[in-house]
Amino acid sequence: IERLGADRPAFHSGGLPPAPGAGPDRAPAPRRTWSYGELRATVDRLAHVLTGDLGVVPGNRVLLRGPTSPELAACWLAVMKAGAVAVTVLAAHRAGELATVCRLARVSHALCDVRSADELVKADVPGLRTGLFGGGGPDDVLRVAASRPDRFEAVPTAADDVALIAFTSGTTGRPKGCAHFHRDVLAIADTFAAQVLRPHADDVFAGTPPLGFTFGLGGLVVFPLRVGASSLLDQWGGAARTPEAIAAHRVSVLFTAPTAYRAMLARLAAEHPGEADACDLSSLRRCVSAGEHLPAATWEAWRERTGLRIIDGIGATELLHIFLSAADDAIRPGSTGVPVPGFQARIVAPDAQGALVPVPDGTPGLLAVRGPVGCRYLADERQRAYVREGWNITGDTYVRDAEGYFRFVARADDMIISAGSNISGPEVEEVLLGHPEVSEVAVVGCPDEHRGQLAVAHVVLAPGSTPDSGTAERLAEHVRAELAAYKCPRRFVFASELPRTPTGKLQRFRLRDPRPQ
Ligand code: 3SK
Repeated sequence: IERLGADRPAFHSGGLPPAPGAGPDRAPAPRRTWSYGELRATVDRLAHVLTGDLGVVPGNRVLLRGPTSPELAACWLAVMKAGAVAVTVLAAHRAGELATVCRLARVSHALCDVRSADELVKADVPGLRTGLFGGGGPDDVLRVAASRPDRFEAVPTAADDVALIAFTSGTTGRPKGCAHFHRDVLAIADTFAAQVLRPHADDVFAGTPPLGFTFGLGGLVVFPLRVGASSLLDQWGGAARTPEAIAAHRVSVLFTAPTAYRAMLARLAAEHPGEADACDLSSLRRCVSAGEHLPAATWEAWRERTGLRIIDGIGATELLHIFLSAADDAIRPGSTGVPVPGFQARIVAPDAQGALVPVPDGTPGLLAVRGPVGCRYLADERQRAYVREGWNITGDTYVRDAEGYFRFVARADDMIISAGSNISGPEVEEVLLGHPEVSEVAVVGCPDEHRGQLAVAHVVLAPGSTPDSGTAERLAEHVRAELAAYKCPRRFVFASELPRTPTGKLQRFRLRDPRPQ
Protein backbone atom coordinates (compact mmCIF):
# COMPACT_ATOMS: atom_id res chain seq x y z
CA ILE A 1 0.00 0.00 0.00
CA GLU A 2 2.78 2.40 0.92
CA ARG A 3 4.59 1.75 -2.37
CA LEU A 4 1.72 1.36 -4.85
CA GLY A 5 -1.25 3.07 -3.20
CA ALA A 6 -4.39 1.83 -1.45
CA ASP A 7 -6.59 2.02 -4.54
CA ARG A 8 -4.86 -0.73 -6.45
CA PRO A 9 -6.96 -3.87 -6.99
CA ALA A 10 -6.18 -6.81 -4.70
CA PHE A 11 -8.96 -9.37 -5.17
CA HIS A 12 -11.69 -9.85 -7.76
CA SER A 13 -14.79 -12.03 -7.67
CA GLY A 14 -17.98 -12.51 -9.69
CA GLY A 15 -18.55 -11.18 -13.18
CA LEU A 16 -18.24 -14.65 -14.64
CA PRO A 17 -20.47 -15.71 -17.52
CA PRO A 18 -23.32 -18.02 -16.46
CA ALA A 19 -22.64 -21.75 -16.78
CA PRO A 20 -24.40 -23.32 -19.76
CA GLY A 21 -27.89 -24.42 -18.72
CA ALA A 22 -27.93 -22.24 -15.58
CA GLY A 23 -31.50 -21.15 -14.94
CA PRO A 24 -32.63 -17.57 -14.19
CA ASP A 25 -32.26 -18.26 -10.45
CA ARG A 26 -28.55 -19.02 -11.06
CA ALA A 27 -27.74 -15.49 -12.21
CA PRO A 28 -23.98 -14.87 -12.05
CA ALA A 29 -22.70 -12.97 -9.02
CA PRO A 30 -21.94 -9.32 -9.77
CA ARG A 31 -18.35 -8.41 -10.42
CA ARG A 32 -16.58 -7.04 -7.36
CA THR A 33 -13.05 -5.79 -6.80
CA TRP A 34 -11.48 -5.28 -3.39
CA SER A 35 -8.80 -2.61 -3.36
CA TYR A 36 -5.71 -3.06 -1.20
CA GLY A 37 -7.09 -0.36 1.10
CA GLU A 38 -10.41 -2.19 1.51
CA LEU A 39 -8.63 -5.48 2.00
CA ARG A 40 -6.45 -4.05 4.76
CA ALA A 41 -9.44 -2.50 6.51
CA THR A 42 -11.43 -5.76 6.31
CA VAL A 43 -8.50 -7.81 7.60
CA ASP A 44 -7.92 -5.38 10.48
CA ARG A 45 -11.61 -5.33 11.41
CA LEU A 46 -11.67 -9.15 11.32
CA ALA A 47 -8.58 -9.29 13.52
CA HIS A 48 -10.52 -7.21 16.07
CA VAL A 49 -13.40 -9.72 15.91
CA LEU A 50 -10.99 -12.62 16.34
CA THR A 51 -9.14 -11.17 19.31
CA GLY A 52 -12.16 -9.46 20.86
CA ASP A 53 -15.48 -11.19 20.13
CA LEU A 54 -14.05 -14.69 19.59
CA GLY A 55 -11.35 -14.52 22.26
CA VAL A 56 -8.45 -15.66 20.06
CA VAL A 57 -5.03 -15.28 21.71
CA PRO A 58 -1.63 -15.58 19.95
CA GLY A 59 -0.82 -19.17 19.09
CA ASN A 60 -4.45 -20.36 19.00
CA ARG A 61 -5.18 -22.59 16.04
CA VAL A 62 -8.00 -21.30 13.83
CA LEU A 63 -9.60 -23.58 11.24
CA LEU A 64 -10.38 -21.85 7.94
CA ARG A 65 -12.98 -23.42 5.72
CA GLY A 66 -14.88 -22.39 2.61
CA PRO A 67 -14.86 -22.21 -1.16
CA THR A 68 -12.29 -19.89 -2.75
CA SER A 69 -13.33 -16.28 -2.09
CA PRO A 70 -11.83 -12.91 -1.14
CA GLU A 71 -13.54 -13.31 2.24
CA LEU A 72 -11.73 -16.58 2.97
CA ALA A 73 -8.39 -15.02 1.98
CA ALA A 74 -9.14 -12.01 4.23
CA CYS A 75 -9.83 -14.41 7.13
CA TRP A 76 -6.46 -16.09 6.55
CA LEU A 77 -4.67 -12.74 6.67
CA ALA A 78 -6.61 -11.70 9.79
CA VAL A 79 -5.60 -14.91 11.60
CA MET A 80 -1.95 -14.19 10.81
CA LYS A 81 -2.28 -10.57 11.91
CA ALA A 82 -3.86 -11.71 15.20
CA GLY A 83 -0.76 -13.85 15.84
CA ALA A 84 -2.82 -17.03 15.60
CA VAL A 85 -2.16 -20.09 13.46
CA ALA A 86 -4.31 -20.81 10.39
CA VAL A 87 -5.30 -24.44 9.93
CA THR A 88 -6.39 -24.89 6.34
CA VAL A 89 -8.74 -27.60 5.08
CA LEU A 90 -10.63 -28.15 1.85
CA ALA A 91 -14.28 -27.17 1.49
CA ALA A 92 -14.76 -30.77 0.31
CA HIS A 93 -13.68 -32.30 3.64
CA ARG A 94 -16.44 -34.15 5.49
CA ALA A 95 -17.30 -34.20 9.20
CA GLY A 96 -15.09 -37.16 10.17
CA GLU A 97 -12.08 -35.67 8.40
CA LEU A 98 -12.67 -32.27 10.03
CA ALA A 99 -12.95 -33.83 13.48
CA THR A 100 -9.58 -35.56 12.96
CA VAL A 101 -7.90 -32.38 11.74
CA CYS A 102 -9.27 -30.40 14.70
CA ARG A 103 -8.05 -33.03 17.17
CA LEU A 104 -4.57 -33.34 15.66
CA ALA A 105 -4.05 -29.59 15.31
CA ARG A 106 -5.75 -28.76 18.63
CA VAL A 107 -8.02 -26.30 16.87
CA SER A 108 -9.82 -23.93 19.24
CA HIS A 109 -11.57 -21.60 16.77
CA ALA A 110 -12.95 -21.68 13.24
CA LEU A 111 -13.85 -19.16 10.59
CA CYS A 112 -16.18 -20.86 8.15
CA ASP A 113 -18.12 -19.85 5.04
CA VAL A 114 -21.83 -20.55 5.64
CA ARG A 115 -21.83 -22.65 2.45
CA SER A 116 -19.45 -25.11 4.12
CA ALA A 117 -20.83 -25.00 7.66
CA ASP A 118 -22.98 -28.17 7.75
CA GLU A 119 -20.12 -30.65 7.93
CA LEU A 120 -18.30 -28.56 10.53
CA VAL A 121 -21.42 -28.58 12.71
CA LYS A 122 -21.69 -32.35 12.20
CA ALA A 123 -18.02 -32.76 13.21
CA ASP A 124 -19.14 -31.59 16.67
CA VAL A 125 -15.66 -30.46 17.77
CA PRO A 126 -15.66 -30.02 21.57
CA GLY A 127 -15.28 -26.39 22.68
CA LEU A 128 -14.86 -25.02 19.13
CA ARG A 129 -15.71 -21.31 18.86
CA THR A 130 -16.89 -20.65 15.31
CA GLY A 131 -17.45 -17.44 13.39
CA LEU A 132 -19.48 -17.85 10.20
CA PHE A 133 -19.19 -15.52 7.22
CA GLY A 134 -21.12 -15.04 4.01
CA GLY A 135 -24.67 -15.40 5.34
CA GLY A 136 -25.17 -11.67 5.87
CA GLY A 137 -27.16 -12.18 9.11
CA PRO A 138 -26.49 -10.28 12.34
CA ASP A 139 -23.93 -12.91 13.47
CA ASP A 140 -21.97 -12.90 10.21
CA VAL A 141 -18.42 -12.10 11.35
CA LEU A 142 -17.96 -9.78 8.38
CA ARG A 143 -21.05 -7.86 9.43
CA VAL A 144 -19.86 -7.73 13.03
CA ALA A 145 -16.44 -6.66 11.76
CA ALA A 146 -17.96 -3.70 9.91
CA SER A 147 -18.49 -1.93 13.25
CA ARG A 148 -14.97 -2.60 14.54
CA PRO A 149 -12.00 -0.22 14.04
CA ASP A 150 -10.37 -0.39 10.62
CA ARG A 151 -6.84 -0.42 12.03
CA PHE A 152 -5.33 -3.29 14.01
CA GLU A 153 -1.75 -3.39 15.21
CA ALA A 154 -0.41 -6.77 14.06
CA VAL A 155 0.49 -9.01 17.00
CA PRO A 156 4.29 -9.22 16.92
CA THR A 157 5.41 -12.66 15.77
CA ALA A 158 8.88 -14.09 15.22
CA ALA A 159 9.99 -15.34 11.82
CA ASP A 160 9.98 -18.86 13.19
CA ASP A 161 6.58 -18.73 14.87
CA VAL A 162 4.13 -21.11 13.24
CA ALA A 163 1.79 -19.29 10.84
CA LEU A 164 0.07 -22.15 9.08
CA ILE A 165 -0.78 -25.80 9.54
CA ALA A 166 -1.63 -27.46 6.24
CA PHE A 167 -2.93 -31.02 6.14
CA THR A 168 -1.98 -33.82 3.83
CA SER A 169 -3.24 -37.42 3.85
CA GLY A 170 -0.56 -40.05 4.16
CA THR A 171 -0.51 -43.43 2.47
CA THR A 172 -2.03 -44.91 5.58
CA GLY A 173 -4.96 -42.51 5.42
CA ARG A 174 -3.85 -40.90 8.65
CA PRO A 175 -3.73 -37.18 7.90
CA LYS A 176 -0.54 -35.31 8.78
CA GLY A 177 -0.43 -31.65 9.75
CA CYS A 178 2.53 -29.72 8.30
CA ALA A 179 3.57 -26.69 10.33
CA HIS A 180 4.99 -23.71 8.43
CA PHE A 181 6.58 -20.58 9.88
CA HIS A 182 5.88 -16.95 8.98
CA ARG A 183 9.24 -16.87 7.21
CA ASP A 184 8.25 -19.92 5.10
CA VAL A 185 5.31 -17.99 3.66
CA LEU A 186 7.73 -15.30 2.48
CA ALA A 187 10.29 -17.88 1.35
CA ILE A 188 7.95 -19.43 -1.25
CA ALA A 189 7.24 -15.99 -2.67
CA ASP A 190 10.95 -15.16 -2.79
CA THR A 191 12.02 -18.46 -4.38
CA PHE A 192 9.62 -19.99 -6.92
CA ALA A 193 7.53 -16.86 -7.45
CA ALA A 194 10.34 -14.30 -7.58
CA GLN A 195 12.94 -16.42 -9.39
CA VAL A 196 10.86 -18.52 -11.79
CA LEU A 197 7.44 -16.91 -12.19
CA ARG A 198 8.63 -13.30 -11.91
CA PRO A 199 5.22 -11.60 -11.61
CA HIS A 200 4.67 -7.85 -11.65
CA ALA A 201 2.18 -5.53 -10.02
CA ASP A 202 -0.10 -5.39 -13.08
CA ASP A 203 -0.60 -9.14 -13.19
CA VAL A 204 -4.01 -10.69 -12.57
CA PHE A 205 -3.68 -14.16 -11.02
CA ALA A 206 -6.27 -16.94 -11.18
CA GLY A 207 -6.41 -20.68 -10.83
CA THR A 208 -8.34 -23.77 -9.86
CA PRO A 209 -6.53 -25.12 -6.77
CA PRO A 210 -8.46 -24.27 -3.59
CA LEU A 211 -6.98 -22.09 -0.87
CA GLY A 212 -7.00 -25.13 1.45
CA PHE A 213 -4.26 -26.60 -0.77
CA THR A 214 -0.93 -24.80 -0.43
CA PHE A 215 -0.60 -24.79 -4.23
CA GLY A 216 -3.67 -22.50 -4.31
CA LEU A 217 -2.85 -20.48 -1.20
CA GLY A 218 0.60 -19.64 -2.56
CA GLY A 219 -0.40 -19.11 -6.17
CA LEU A 220 -3.59 -17.16 -5.62
CA VAL A 221 -2.91 -15.20 -2.41
CA VAL A 222 0.75 -15.10 -1.31
CA PHE A 223 2.38 -14.55 -4.71
CA PRO A 224 0.08 -11.78 -5.99
CA LEU A 225 0.04 -9.92 -2.66
CA ARG A 226 3.84 -10.08 -2.38
CA VAL A 227 4.18 -7.94 -5.54
CA GLY A 228 1.04 -5.81 -5.26
CA ALA A 229 -0.77 -7.68 -8.05
CA SER A 230 -4.40 -8.83 -7.99
CA SER A 231 -6.11 -12.21 -7.92
CA LEU A 232 -9.43 -13.62 -9.06
CA LEU A 233 -10.75 -15.55 -6.06
CA ASP A 234 -13.87 -17.32 -7.20
CA GLN A 235 -15.13 -20.58 -8.61
CA TRP A 236 -16.31 -20.84 -12.16
CA GLY A 237 -17.88 -24.25 -12.44
CA GLY A 238 -15.10 -26.60 -13.41
CA ALA A 239 -11.68 -26.50 -15.00
CA ALA A 240 -13.08 -26.56 -18.55
CA ARG A 241 -14.65 -23.12 -18.01
CA THR A 242 -11.33 -21.51 -17.06
CA PRO A 243 -11.06 -19.84 -20.52
CA GLU A 244 -14.25 -17.89 -19.73
CA ALA A 245 -12.78 -16.74 -16.39
CA ILE A 246 -9.50 -15.75 -18.05
CA ALA A 247 -11.31 -13.77 -20.74
CA ALA A 248 -13.73 -12.06 -18.31
CA HIS A 249 -10.98 -10.86 -15.93
CA ARG A 250 -8.04 -10.52 -18.36
CA VAL A 251 -6.09 -13.03 -16.27
CA SER A 252 -2.34 -12.98 -16.93
CA VAL A 253 -0.99 -15.65 -14.53
CA LEU A 254 -2.70 -19.02 -14.31
CA PHE A 255 -2.17 -21.76 -11.70
CA THR A 256 -3.73 -25.12 -12.41
CA ALA A 257 -3.11 -28.85 -12.87
CA PRO A 258 -2.40 -30.85 -16.05
CA THR A 259 -5.95 -32.27 -16.01
CA ALA A 260 -7.32 -28.74 -16.18
CA TYR A 261 -5.04 -27.85 -19.11
CA ARG A 262 -6.44 -30.89 -20.94
CA ALA A 263 -10.02 -29.94 -20.01
CA MET A 264 -9.40 -26.41 -21.33
CA LEU A 265 -7.90 -27.74 -24.54
CA ALA A 266 -11.02 -29.87 -25.05
CA ARG A 267 -13.21 -26.81 -24.36
CA LEU A 268 -11.22 -24.68 -26.78
CA ALA A 269 -11.40 -27.38 -29.44
CA ALA A 270 -15.19 -27.32 -29.13
CA GLU A 271 -15.30 -23.51 -29.39
CA HIS A 272 -17.82 -22.15 -31.91
CA PRO A 273 -17.14 -19.00 -33.99
CA GLY A 274 -19.47 -16.79 -31.87
CA GLU A 275 -17.74 -17.88 -28.65
CA ALA A 276 -14.31 -16.56 -29.56
CA ASP A 277 -14.58 -13.67 -27.08
CA ALA A 278 -15.35 -16.04 -24.20
CA CYS A 279 -12.20 -17.97 -25.07
CA ASP A 280 -9.90 -14.98 -25.56
CA LEU A 281 -6.70 -16.02 -23.80
CA SER A 282 -4.61 -13.13 -25.11
CA SER A 283 -4.15 -11.68 -21.60
CA LEU A 284 -2.28 -14.80 -20.38
CA ARG A 285 1.49 -14.58 -20.10
CA ARG A 286 2.36 -17.20 -17.46
CA CYS A 287 0.82 -20.67 -17.03
CA VAL A 288 1.89 -22.84 -14.10
CA SER A 289 1.18 -26.55 -13.76
CA ALA A 290 1.71 -28.66 -10.64
CA GLY A 291 -0.08 -31.22 -8.52
CA GLU A 292 0.68 -34.12 -10.83
CA HIS A 293 3.03 -35.01 -13.66
CA LEU A 294 2.64 -32.85 -16.78
CA PRO A 295 2.99 -35.04 -19.89
CA ALA A 296 4.98 -33.56 -22.77
CA ALA A 297 1.93 -34.06 -25.05
CA THR A 298 -0.18 -31.72 -22.89
CA TRP A 299 2.64 -29.15 -22.82
CA GLU A 300 2.95 -29.28 -26.64
CA ALA A 301 -0.81 -29.08 -27.22
CA TRP A 302 -1.08 -26.00 -24.96
CA ARG A 303 1.88 -24.36 -26.70
CA GLU A 304 0.31 -25.02 -30.08
CA ARG A 305 -3.08 -23.60 -29.05
CA THR A 306 -1.90 -20.57 -27.06
CA GLY A 307 1.75 -20.01 -27.96
CA LEU A 308 2.55 -20.21 -24.22
CA ARG A 309 5.09 -22.46 -22.52
CA ILE A 310 3.66 -24.03 -19.37
CA ILE A 311 5.90 -23.67 -16.32
CA ASP A 312 5.81 -27.14 -14.79
CA GLY A 313 6.70 -27.65 -11.14
CA ILE A 314 6.63 -30.13 -8.32
CA GLY A 315 5.67 -29.04 -4.84
CA ALA A 316 4.52 -30.68 -1.65
CA THR A 317 2.41 -29.65 1.31
CA GLU A 318 5.45 -30.55 3.44
CA LEU A 319 7.56 -27.99 1.54
CA LEU A 320 4.69 -25.54 1.16
CA HIS A 321 5.14 -24.89 -2.56
CA ILE A 322 7.16 -25.60 -5.69
CA PHE A 323 10.84 -26.56 -5.38
CA LEU A 324 11.71 -27.97 -8.86
CA SER A 325 10.75 -26.03 -11.96
CA ALA A 326 12.07 -24.07 -14.95
CA ALA A 327 10.95 -21.02 -16.89
CA ASP A 328 11.17 -19.63 -20.39
CA ASP A 329 13.97 -21.08 -22.52
CA ALA A 330 15.07 -23.36 -19.68
CA ILE A 331 11.82 -25.36 -19.93
CA ARG A 332 12.17 -28.92 -21.27
CA PRO A 333 8.76 -30.48 -21.94
CA GLY A 334 8.36 -33.83 -20.14
CA SER A 335 10.96 -32.84 -17.52
CA THR A 336 9.89 -31.07 -14.32
CA GLY A 337 12.98 -28.87 -14.36
CA VAL A 338 15.83 -28.03 -12.03
CA PRO A 339 15.97 -26.99 -8.35
CA VAL A 340 14.35 -23.58 -7.85
CA PRO A 341 17.09 -21.10 -6.78
CA GLY A 342 17.42 -21.51 -3.00
CA PHE A 343 16.76 -25.28 -3.13
CA GLN A 344 19.03 -28.27 -3.66
CA ALA A 345 17.81 -31.62 -4.98
CA ARG A 346 19.36 -35.03 -5.55
CA ILE A 347 18.33 -38.60 -6.27
CA VAL A 348 19.06 -41.15 -3.59
CA ALA A 349 18.58 -44.86 -2.92
CA PRO A 350 19.17 -47.01 0.16
CA ASP A 351 22.64 -48.61 0.44
CA ALA A 352 23.30 -51.98 2.07
CA GLN A 353 22.99 -50.39 5.53
CA GLY A 354 19.75 -48.63 4.64
CA ALA A 355 21.34 -45.16 4.50
CA LEU A 356 20.09 -43.03 1.61
CA VAL A 357 22.99 -42.26 -0.72
CA PRO A 358 23.09 -40.38 -4.06
CA VAL A 359 22.78 -42.49 -7.22
CA PRO A 360 24.46 -41.68 -10.57
CA ASP A 361 22.66 -39.50 -13.10
CA GLY A 362 20.31 -41.58 -15.23
CA THR A 363 19.44 -43.93 -12.35
CA PRO A 364 15.93 -43.64 -10.89
CA GLY A 365 15.68 -43.16 -7.15
CA LEU A 366 13.96 -41.16 -4.46
CA LEU A 367 13.80 -37.42 -4.83
CA ALA A 368 15.54 -35.67 -1.91
CA VAL A 369 15.21 -31.90 -1.45
CA ARG A 370 16.42 -29.24 0.95
CA GLY A 371 15.99 -25.49 1.06
CA PRO A 372 14.54 -22.59 3.02
CA VAL A 373 11.33 -24.54 3.82
CA GLY A 374 11.01 -28.08 5.06
CA CYS A 375 8.78 -30.70 6.58
CA ARG A 376 7.66 -30.30 10.20
CA TYR A 377 4.86 -32.76 10.92
CA LEU A 378 2.81 -32.15 14.04
CA ALA A 379 3.81 -34.85 16.54
CA ASP A 380 4.05 -37.68 14.02
CA GLU A 381 6.61 -40.47 13.88
CA ARG A 382 6.54 -40.24 10.06
CA GLN A 383 8.75 -37.14 10.40
CA ARG A 384 11.73 -39.51 10.74
CA ALA A 385 10.99 -41.10 7.37
CA TYR A 386 10.34 -37.80 5.59
CA VAL A 387 13.40 -35.90 6.79
CA ARG A 388 16.62 -37.89 6.66
CA GLU A 389 19.95 -36.26 7.39
CA GLY A 390 18.50 -32.85 6.60
CA TRP A 391 16.97 -33.90 3.27
CA ASN A 392 13.23 -34.05 2.63
CA ILE A 393 12.36 -37.37 0.99
CA THR A 394 9.26 -36.47 -0.97
CA GLY A 395 8.00 -39.96 -1.83
CA ASP A 396 8.42 -39.45 -5.57
CA THR A 397 10.68 -41.51 -7.77
CA TYR A 398 12.68 -39.31 -10.15
CA VAL A 399 15.68 -39.55 -12.42
CA ARG A 400 18.22 -36.76 -13.03
CA ASP A 401 19.87 -36.46 -16.43
CA ALA A 402 23.45 -35.42 -17.16
CA GLU A 403 22.38 -31.79 -17.55
CA GLY A 404 20.82 -31.68 -14.11
CA TYR A 405 17.15 -31.90 -15.21
CA PHE A 406 14.79 -33.93 -13.05
CA ARG A 407 12.20 -36.21 -14.70
CA PHE A 408 9.28 -37.78 -12.84
CA VAL A 409 9.13 -41.58 -12.88
CA ALA A 410 6.42 -42.58 -10.41
CA ARG A 411 5.01 -42.00 -6.97
CA ALA A 412 7.05 -44.10 -4.58
CA ASP A 413 4.14 -44.82 -2.26
CA ASP A 414 0.54 -45.85 -2.64
CA MET A 415 -0.97 -42.42 -3.06
CA ILE A 416 -3.26 -42.05 -6.01
CA ILE A 417 -2.86 -38.71 -7.76
CA SER A 418 -6.01 -38.06 -9.72
CA ALA A 419 -6.66 -34.73 -11.42
CA GLY A 420 -4.14 -33.08 -9.10
CA SER A 421 -5.71 -34.36 -5.88
CA ASN A 422 -3.97 -36.83 -3.58
CA ILE A 423 -6.12 -39.80 -2.62
CA SER A 424 -4.92 -42.28 -0.05
CA GLY A 425 -5.97 -45.77 -1.21
CA PRO A 426 -5.91 -47.18 2.34
CA GLU A 427 -8.11 -44.37 3.66
CA VAL A 428 -10.81 -45.16 1.08
CA GLU A 429 -10.40 -48.89 1.75
CA GLU A 430 -11.03 -48.37 5.42
CA VAL A 431 -14.31 -46.61 4.67
CA LEU A 432 -15.41 -49.27 2.16
CA LEU A 433 -14.67 -52.01 4.64
CA GLY A 434 -17.29 -50.39 6.88
CA HIS A 435 -19.99 -51.24 4.31
CA PRO A 436 -21.88 -54.48 5.09
CA GLU A 437 -21.59 -55.76 1.53
CA VAL A 438 -17.76 -55.47 1.46
CA SER A 439 -15.45 -58.21 2.61
CA GLU A 440 -12.08 -57.22 1.15
CA VAL A 441 -11.01 -54.21 -0.85
CA ALA A 442 -7.98 -52.61 -2.45
CA VAL A 443 -8.11 -49.11 -3.88
CA VAL A 444 -5.34 -48.39 -6.37
CA GLY A 445 -4.52 -45.81 -9.03
CA CYS A 446 -4.72 -46.89 -12.66
CA PRO A 447 -3.28 -44.76 -15.47
CA ASP A 448 -5.83 -42.46 -17.07
CA GLU A 449 -5.32 -40.22 -20.05
CA HIS A 450 -7.30 -37.31 -18.60
CA ARG A 451 -6.87 -37.45 -14.82
CA GLY A 452 -3.33 -38.85 -14.62
CA GLN A 453 -4.64 -41.67 -12.46
CA LEU A 454 -8.09 -43.00 -11.65
CA ALA A 455 -8.98 -44.46 -8.26
CA VAL A 456 -10.26 -47.98 -8.85
CA ALA A 457 -11.71 -50.13 -6.06
CA HIS A 458 -11.21 -53.86 -6.34
CA VAL A 459 -13.88 -55.38 -4.13
CA VAL A 460 -14.56 -58.84 -2.81
CA LEU A 461 -18.17 -58.85 -1.66
CA ALA A 462 -19.25 -60.34 1.65
CA PRO A 463 -20.55 -63.90 1.54
CA GLY A 464 -24.15 -63.95 0.40
CA SER A 465 -23.78 -60.68 -1.59
CA THR A 466 -23.62 -60.73 -5.36
CA PRO A 467 -22.97 -57.63 -7.46
CA ASP A 468 -26.04 -56.16 -9.12
CA SER A 469 -26.59 -53.02 -11.18
CA GLY A 470 -26.82 -50.86 -8.05
CA THR A 471 -23.88 -52.23 -6.03
CA ALA A 472 -21.25 -49.85 -7.34
CA GLU A 473 -23.49 -46.83 -6.75
CA ARG A 474 -24.35 -47.97 -3.20
CA LEU A 475 -20.64 -48.30 -2.38
CA ALA A 476 -19.84 -44.95 -3.99
CA GLU A 477 -22.59 -43.31 -1.97
CA HIS A 478 -21.16 -44.80 1.20
CA VAL A 479 -17.71 -43.35 0.42
CA ARG A 480 -19.14 -39.92 -0.44
CA ALA A 481 -20.99 -39.84 2.88
CA GLU A 482 -17.71 -40.32 4.78
CA LEU A 483 -15.06 -38.65 2.65
CA ALA A 484 -14.61 -35.75 0.26
CA ALA A 485 -16.26 -36.67 -3.07
CA TYR A 486 -12.94 -36.51 -4.99
CA LYS A 487 -11.72 -39.53 -3.02
CA CYS A 488 -14.57 -41.74 -4.28
CA PRO A 489 -13.36 -44.48 -6.67
CA ARG A 490 -14.35 -43.88 -10.27
CA ARG A 491 -14.63 -47.59 -10.96
CA PHE A 492 -15.54 -50.67 -8.94
CA VAL A 493 -14.24 -54.04 -10.02
CA PHE A 494 -15.77 -57.10 -8.35
CA ALA A 495 -13.52 -60.10 -7.82
CA SER A 496 -13.66 -63.37 -5.92
CA GLU A 497 -10.26 -62.72 -4.30
CA LEU A 498 -7.42 -60.18 -4.22
CA PRO A 499 -3.85 -61.04 -5.21
CA ARG A 500 -1.73 -61.71 -2.11
CA THR A 501 1.76 -62.94 -1.27
CA PRO A 502 2.10 -66.25 0.52
CA THR A 503 2.37 -64.31 3.77
CA GLY A 504 -0.98 -62.69 3.06
CA LYS A 505 0.26 -59.26 1.94
CA LEU A 506 -1.77 -57.53 -0.73
CA GLN A 507 0.08 -57.23 -4.06
CA ARG A 508 -1.10 -53.82 -5.14
CA PHE A 509 1.20 -53.69 -8.13
CA ARG A 510 -0.81 -56.50 -9.73
CA LEU A 511 -3.98 -54.48 -9.46
CA ARG A 512 -2.37 -51.33 -10.80
CA ASP A 513 -1.02 -53.12 -13.85
CA PRO A 514 -3.27 -56.04 -14.67
CA ARG A 515 -0.83 -57.54 -17.21
CA PRO A 516 0.47 -61.01 -16.19
CA GLN A 517 3.54 -60.59 -13.90
O1 3SK B 1 1.26 -31.27 -3.67
C1 3SK B 1 1.58 -30.64 -4.66
O2 3SK B 1 1.62 -31.21 -5.71
C2 3SK B 1 1.90 -29.15 -4.62
C3 3SK B 1 2.26 -28.59 -5.78
C4 3SK B 1 2.61 -27.27 -5.80
C5 3SK B 1 2.56 -26.51 -4.69
C6 3SK B 1 2.18 -27.06 -3.54
C7 3SK B 1 1.84 -28.39 -3.49
C8 3SK B 1 1.38 -28.93 -2.18
